[in-house]
This record gives sequence, structure tokens and C-alpha cells, in this order.
Amino acid sequence: MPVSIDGTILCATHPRGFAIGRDLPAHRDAILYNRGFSERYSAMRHPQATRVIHRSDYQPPPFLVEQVDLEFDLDVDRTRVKSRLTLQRNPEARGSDRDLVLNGVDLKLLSIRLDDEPLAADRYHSAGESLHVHQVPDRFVLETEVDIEPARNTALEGLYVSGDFLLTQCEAEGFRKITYFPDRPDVMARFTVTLRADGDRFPVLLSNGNPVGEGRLEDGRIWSRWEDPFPKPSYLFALVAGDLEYVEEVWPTASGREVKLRIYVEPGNLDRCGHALTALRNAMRWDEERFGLEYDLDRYNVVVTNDFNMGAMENKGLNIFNARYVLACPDTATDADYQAIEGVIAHEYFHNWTGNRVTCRDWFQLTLKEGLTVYRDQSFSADMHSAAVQRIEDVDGLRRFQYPQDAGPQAHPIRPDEYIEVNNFYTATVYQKGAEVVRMYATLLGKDGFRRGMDLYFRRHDGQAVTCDDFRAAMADANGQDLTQFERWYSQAGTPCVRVQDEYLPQQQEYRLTLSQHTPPTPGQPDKAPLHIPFAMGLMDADGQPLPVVTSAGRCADGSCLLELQESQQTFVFTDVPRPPIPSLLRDFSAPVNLDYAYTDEQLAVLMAHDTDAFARWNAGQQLLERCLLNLVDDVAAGRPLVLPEILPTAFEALLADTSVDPSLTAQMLTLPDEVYLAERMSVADVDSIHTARTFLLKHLGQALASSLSTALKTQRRSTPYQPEPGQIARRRRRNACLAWLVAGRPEQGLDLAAAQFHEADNMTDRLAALRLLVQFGAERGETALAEFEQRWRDDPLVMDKWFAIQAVDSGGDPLARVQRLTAHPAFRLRNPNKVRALIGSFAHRNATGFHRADGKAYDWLAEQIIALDQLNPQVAARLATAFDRWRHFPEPRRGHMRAALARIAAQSRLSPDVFEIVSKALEDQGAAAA
Ligand code: HT7
Ligand code: ZN
Repeated sequence: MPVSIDGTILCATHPRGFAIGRDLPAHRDAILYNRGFSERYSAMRHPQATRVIHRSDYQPPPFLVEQVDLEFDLDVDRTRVKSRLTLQRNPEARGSDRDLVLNGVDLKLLSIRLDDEPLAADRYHSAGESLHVHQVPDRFVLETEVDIEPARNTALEGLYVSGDFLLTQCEAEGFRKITYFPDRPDVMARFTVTLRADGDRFPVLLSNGNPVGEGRLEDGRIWSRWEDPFPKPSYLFALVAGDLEYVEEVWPTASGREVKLRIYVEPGNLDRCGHALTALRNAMRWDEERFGLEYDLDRYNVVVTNDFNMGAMENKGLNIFNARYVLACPDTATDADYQAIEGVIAHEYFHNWTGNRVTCRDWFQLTLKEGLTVYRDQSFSADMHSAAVQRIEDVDGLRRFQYPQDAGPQAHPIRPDEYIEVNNFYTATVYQKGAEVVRMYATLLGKDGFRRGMDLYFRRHDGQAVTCDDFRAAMADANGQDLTQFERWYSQAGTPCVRVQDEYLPQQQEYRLTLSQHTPPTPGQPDKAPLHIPFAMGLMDADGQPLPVVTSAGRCADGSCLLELQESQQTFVFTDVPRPPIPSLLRDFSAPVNLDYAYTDEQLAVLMAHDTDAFARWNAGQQLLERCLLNLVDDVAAGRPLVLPEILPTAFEALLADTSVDPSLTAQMLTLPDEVYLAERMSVADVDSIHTARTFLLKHLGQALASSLSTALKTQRRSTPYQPEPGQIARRRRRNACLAWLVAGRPEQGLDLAAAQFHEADNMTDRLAALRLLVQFGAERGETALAEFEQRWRDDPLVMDKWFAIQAVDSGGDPLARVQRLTAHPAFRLRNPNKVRALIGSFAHRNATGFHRADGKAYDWLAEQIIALDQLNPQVAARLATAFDRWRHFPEPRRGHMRAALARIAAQSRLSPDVFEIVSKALEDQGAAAA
């Protein structure tokens, strides 16, 4: 799934600067209007008179485009774009506008013709970001010619330069930086594209669809033509021109067509594409088998770049990928990289149906394609590996990144109601919580019912731009279900809390479970209505034996029961319960909620050791660890002596001794909640006490387990030769988790093992795991290892990202000074999003004590970086600015320092809408949700 190293969704624009306190330029009216929305002034939340776009203002497009013919004369300094649009008035549109309004940003208009005649100057006017053509007929052909300047495009949106080649990124609103067009997803058109360029410099010319011709021109340049038979929105347009090499395979589809699969890379990277190609084949097979969905073009091209704002982009027939989600070899990529590549390759492939064939009516519906496609890629990864482990990873990601967003000033429903800059809504909420909402349909309707819903969705909407309501209607109609209440999952923000109370009646052998739900207030949404919550549970006894679950109020099978909570409070009665049960709640994380049940430590230990549901088992262990850690934090803050809770060594010894557990699950259970997560779990984040408590627990639990850990490390040798296959990955994970605990508990013994592993490893997973430990615990040994690592990998950008990130998250020494120094390293470039995320993003989002130093200097520094970056790449700058979201969650003086940093950014005279929106919402935070 497309989540970056800093946990943000992999997901910016030319600095269309405007000042806070001033209105957007008047010409933006047309752009906003032309997106399908008129804008309203929202004084309440945006006192600076910013234009806000509202979902409720949607209007169908006044004009439709039947055919687009584009011709590009490509060069880095200046590219000429000729466009021929066949347009007609939209019979579905209510207005009777005589004017056609097209979007266009940073375009130099050279000529314009209507129905083969040059347009007189009084027939059109171009106003900044739009072109108005007056008094147009009902059907007509409009031709424009513009010049653009790719080399000056540092926002990486539109047509830009990466290394020696040219490429595009159009989602969400980048196509308007290429040519004049009604740049909105509900205008779907057929595209034909002709590319011309210097053949020595740009021998490969690619666009969407199928190649239909190529040749050499009289002046020696080359040309290539592409036709896409499927109507598509402009955000899926793409082109690439460069000196690229490719690997190719042929995929025979289920119906017997042959598709050429190609991955294009810059010279020297061909031998790192094998894993991505295998992942692509697996994803194609999976979608045919699971959903009956086949690929529909003759070509599936993937192009790899080092300069990309997000993870990858699903352009029709021409995916473009951030190098980190394609390139892998054992020496440079970790197991986690291999798995992320598989997930992102699958995600973009799955978009061909969920996003491309059926697309979004408007950008408020983004979760229609993203939530659904994340759910699909998660299901694929679950089938390729261990379903239980995949589920735990997905939930862990949701709780670490989406829950804080839902509790802070940027909280929004998965289908937002308003935005200033759509690029800010490629969020964990839209993607990850969106995927959970899709998963709940599957939980409620069953696998077959979900498939019936998907089939109906495609039957009804193939070739259309639709809404989340259309998806819900397909699910409901295909299954004869009423899913009206389920709509609230789309319209309400905030993480619901399900409170559980229970009572056991021994005489009647009856167990009564009362569930009540409450969703906290979020910005703009003080009151919430009850949601339709699928709640899976089971019962265990005190010895860890499963008890029968018998109730008429739910669907029970195989020792688990699915309850449906629809009211504010409901009681469910279970009969034939022979002994007092321990409830195993929210199995498989059946809904994205917080759970409130007063487990004792002992009950958690039983579930941790015996629950038959792997998610519930992991969750019990994490809850136990979290509780112990937060008690220790209280002790630190109160100046009490710290004592290791007795229950932990016992519980973890038992875990290490249980050889029946999937080693990957053991590794996950051995992973201590991190400092940033723990800070979120406190009502007021005390980062220093958290650090002390966590360091204490690592050390003392590590000491208590040392002998078992040593045995585990001795009995389980490192797997060689390296293979990124599930069995080996699981064993490496468990081994490296054990090594980490041993280093923490017995550094004198563990660090030697880590140093040996660092030097001897035949793969990046083990080498990096060892390097992390050497840096965290090894003082000078860490410095030496870092220097060796740098020496060996300094020319490899992806590996150097790891090197930057390790140092950015290290809490030792003076983290701020280190990160500042690293920004001067020759491998660091502020213009490269991967570098910014690896160094600045990792520091701001993952180094709790380093970033939240009490003097506020790290906040000041981050504010400077955001201000500088905003002039280059607003999308990436806005992501960094979210590091200040939780300012109210910190005690003084940090809170005041963070607020001051936000105010400093807000006071800049040239600020992008991207950064403005994030910063102004953060500053408006009243702290209601945190309460
Ligand atoms: N649909 C894509 C979202 C996207 C994006 C990708 C790359 C660069 C900028 C972008 N803006 C939006 C990615 C995905 O979800 O598959
Ligand atoms: Zn996506």
C-alpha cells in the first residue's frame, strides 16, 4: 500500500503564490467553477477569506470532450503542445453557459482556432489559470497551441524533468499545466497522442494506450503515436521521453490475449526490476481469479523515476513509479522494500479497474478509488503471504498514522466535505480508513456477497465517473441489503470508541455483553450519529481454551461471532457459557474503532498466549506492553523508582518458547510500541518521560529474556543465500527482533553479534537491522559503521535514503545538529522528495525527543525548511507541515514554540494553498478532539 517511510501516504504544484489575508486572484473563480464547484467564503474556519470548495456545490460539466488529439514537440527548456478537442454541450448540465471555460496554469498561449478558423481576439480571453472562449456553438472543435517549460518545473506536477528524461504527473490537477482542458475527473475523453523529439536524447517516447506508429522525421527527429481506446479523465494522461532501457515479459490473459509488460529504467538499473515484474504478473493473475478482471490494453508500461512526489501513479497503460517501489536486489533492498514493491505494483495495477475504468465524479470521491484499491492490494498481499501478519501490519499502520489525523486539526471524513487544495487530501484517512470501510462491506456481506457487489458495480458503471454512494448502492442492491446507515462512515470524521461492559450469570450459564458507541467531536462536526459497526468476537476461558459462542443476535461460526452494532447501545446475550469467559474482542479488527474494555493484565496475558485469532493475540500483547509503559511514564514523571512489571518476562518467555507461532507474528509481538505512538496515547504528551520509560523497559526486559534470546539466536542461523520469500522473511524478522532485545538488555554481548551481522550479511535487511542497533546502542561503533556504509553506498540514492533516515530518527547526541549537518551532505537535495522524506520527514515525524526538544529550536528549523521548500514543491512542503498538527497535545513550553513556528509559516507573504491550508487548520485547532 502506498505509504511512505515517514508514514504519510505517498503522495504539489508550482508556487501559485498568494498572500494570507488576501483573496485568491479573481481568475481562480473560473477554475473552481470549472471543477464542478462554485466556491463559498467560509469565514468560520478560514478567516483569511480563502476560497473553499464544497462537495455540496457539485455541478455537472457544461461541456463534454469526445476526442482529444495532442501533439508534443518535446524538449526540456521548451515543449510545444498542440491540442485538438472535439467538444459538445453536456445535455445533463442545467446551465446554459455560452462560454467554454478551460483550465490552464503557466501556459503560454500561441494560437487558438475554433472549427478550423483562427479566433478573433474578442472571442476569448485567458485570465491567469483559465481560458474563456465566448459564445461557442453546441458542437465544435477547438485547437490551441501552447509552450511550457519543463526544466523550470520543480513542483513535479505537469511535465517535468527527472535525471535526463521528461515525464508527467497529472493527478490531481496537473494536466492543466500541460494544455488548456476541462481538467476535472468527470470529463472522460478518448486520447490520441503524437510525440516528437530529438532521437539521440529521447529515443524512447511513451504515452497511454497502445502504440500505433513511429518513425523518423525529415529533420532527423523521431516520432511516436499512441491511441488509448478507453475514455479517461485528464488526470490519467501521461507521457515519458528519454533514453531508457526496459525489461519485458508477455502476459497471456485469461481470455487468451497477449499483453506486453515492460519496465523502463535509466541505464544501469535493469537487473533490479525482476521482483517488480513478478509482482505484476501475480497481481494480474490474482485480479483475474478473485474478481474476474482482466487487463484491457496490449501494453502495460511502467517507468521508474527518482523524482516523484508520491509512491506511484496509475496512468492508463503507463504507470510511473518512484524508484523505491520498483528497484530491488538483495544487496540494496530490505524485506520490507520487497513487500512494499509488491504491494504498490499491485495497487497501481488494480487501479486499472478501480479508478481508471470506473473513476471518480469529483475529487471529494477520492476514497471511491483509493480506499477500494488499498483494500484490494491489502487482500492481494494477504493471499501472497500470511493473512494474519498482513492484517496486523495494516491495522498497526492505521492506528499509528490515521488515528492521530482523526484526533487532530486535519480530521476529515473519508469523503471530505470541503477543501482548499485537493493535494492535501491524499491522506491516511482517505486511503487507509477508506480501505477499512470497504473491508466492512466484505465483513458484513461475506466474500461472495462482496464479489456480487463488485460485479454489479462494474456492470453498472464501467466507463463512468461515479460517487461513493453509487458504490454503496451496488453493494446493497446486489445483496438485497439496506446499507443506508452505513453512509455515515463516509460523512463522519473521528475514530469511534466502542465501550464494552459484560456480566456473567453462572446459574443461567449466560454471558451478557453490552456494547456502546461514541464518536468524539472533530472540527466542524460536534455531534455524531451511531454507526453501523461489524463487531467480531469470541470467548476464551482463564486457561486459554476457546468457549462456545452461542447467540441468536449474531452470526457465529468456528468459535467466532459477528455482531452488528447499530444503536448507541446494544446488549447481546450468549447462552451455554460454562465458565466465566474472557472476551476476545474486535477480532481481525472488524471495524476501525477504539476499544474500551477493562481487561486485567492477567486476562491480556491469557489472550496474548492463546487467542485463536492472530490479530486479537497480537493486540492483547500490545495492550499489555502499552499499559506497562504508560504506568512507567507516570512513575518517571512522579519521580518514583522504576520497576519492571513481573508479568512481562513471564509472558514474553512463553512467547519465545512457543514454536507453533508464525515467526513473523512473534516478531510483531516482540515489537515495542514506539515513542511517537505512545505520545499519542497520552492526554498530554510527555516525550522525555516516554523516552526514559521505554529505554528502561527495553533494557530490563531485554536482560530478563537474555538467556532465551541468546538461545533463539543460536538455534536460528541466518538464512543464506538470501531469498525474499515468506518463510525466510518471517525468520529474519524474528531473529532481528531477538537481536534488538538482546542488544538492549546485554549490549556487551549483543553488539558483537550486531557488528558481525553488519559485516557478514549477504543482504540489506540484516545489514540495516544491525546498523540501526549499532547506531542506537554502539556509540563509536555506530559512527564507524555509518562511515563504512556511506563509503560503500554513496552513489546509490535509494540506499542513501536509508542512511539518512537512520540518523534522522536516532535520539542520541544532538539530533537537530546532526540533521542540520546532513542537509549539507552531497547526496541530500531539497528538490528531491525522497531525500526530504528520508531526512527531514523522518526527523520531524519519528524522532520524538529530537524534534520535540524543549527549547523549540527544532520547530524553528523545520519551519525554515517548510518555507524554503514551499517555493519549490508545495505538495511535499505541506506534508512536512503536518508535523505541527498536534501542537495542542504537548505541554508548555513546546506547545507555545510549535504554535509560534506555525504562525511564522502562516505569516509568509508567498505561501502555496497547500501549506496555507495545513497551517491555518492547525492554528485554528481548539483542541476539542484531543479532549
Ligand atoms: N493515484 C495516485 C495519487 C497521486 C499521486 C501520485 C504521484 C504523484 C502525485 C500524486 N498526486 C496524487 C497514487 C495512488 O494512490 O496510486
Ligand atoms: Zn491509489
